Amino acid sequence: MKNSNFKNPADLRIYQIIDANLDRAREGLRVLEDWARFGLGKNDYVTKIKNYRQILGKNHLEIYKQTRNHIEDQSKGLTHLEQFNRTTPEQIISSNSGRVQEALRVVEEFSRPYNHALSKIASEIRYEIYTLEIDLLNLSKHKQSEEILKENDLYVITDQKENLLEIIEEILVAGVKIIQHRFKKGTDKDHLKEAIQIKNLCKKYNSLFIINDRIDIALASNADGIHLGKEDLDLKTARKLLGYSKIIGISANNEIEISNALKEGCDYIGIGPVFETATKKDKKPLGIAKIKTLTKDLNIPWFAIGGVSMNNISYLKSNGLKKVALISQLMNSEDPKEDAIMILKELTHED
Ligand code: TZP
Ligand code: MG
Repeated sequence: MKNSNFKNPADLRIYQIIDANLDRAREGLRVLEDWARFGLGKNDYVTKIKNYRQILGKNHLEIYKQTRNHIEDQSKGLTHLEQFNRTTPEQIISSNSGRVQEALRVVEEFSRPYNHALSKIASEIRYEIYTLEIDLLNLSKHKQSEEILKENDLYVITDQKENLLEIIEEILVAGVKIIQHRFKKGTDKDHLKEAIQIKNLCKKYNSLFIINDRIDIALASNADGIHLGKEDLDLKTARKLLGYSKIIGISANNEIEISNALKEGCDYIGIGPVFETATKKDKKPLGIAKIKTLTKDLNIPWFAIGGVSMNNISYLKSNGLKKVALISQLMNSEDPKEDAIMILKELTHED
């Protein structure tokens, strides 16, 4: 295409800007689409992003493409050091969402006098990408937590102890990847303070941090999730308050509770007591046979709880109860690190 084809020589430069930025936006969208597809397995998001790409593709007119390389681009191939610091999927999502947003803003501004329809489309899709970015980040965070729950068989719940932080650090050093903060007596201020301290420890060891009962404390401490029992807020309300990035676990002890929890999108289930336990004296044990029946079709992670100890883990395992949650065995241990190592070994060891 020649400069002379344009009423105004500036048009050529502007078409080149539109061309480069439509390319940028489409490339960035493809990165997000592939993460939604292969990273998250979220077909609804794949369809949505593909649709944006197709709309932009249709509006990427030949006249814009023909300006490509017409004017030498002095900045071609320039990279920025920041590009090499993108290592996690979250960083890739953020930087590519930003790239799409910026590119669409440029298209919107420069196409306005030439192609009003394109300018409007660019503006509309740009707004959609702000929400899409947050959704993809939340879904990625959720997926990461789901994987920790799936891959780890030991779930440790805290008790109120003078030296709780030391106990927790030892357990984390031993390799425990799921910790629930259970705080039944004390002020909200102390509850939150301790939650934040444990959250920081869990973060240091890449472990999942879950709050028992209290959605407000989970939000304020930026926990990875919440565990709810029968007396707590229901799952639907919890999901509304917490959003999609957080894990929600439920204590469910019969068919109806399990099926309701599944319907409402619960991420894991705690089921028990398996055995009698001093920690919940008032609760009648369900026993192994009942738990086996209740869980036979469960396809989300579930943890057997109540009276689980070093002495019965291999028995539980041989009966198909392969994931366990426990309090007193580690909270009252003389050597929490050594005991956690032994329990982890017992749980992971192939029979
Ligand atoms: N839910 C059912 S049993 C139980 C809870 C919270 C207590 C488990 O404690 P322990 O000390 O591991 O038996
Ligand atoms: Mg509770």
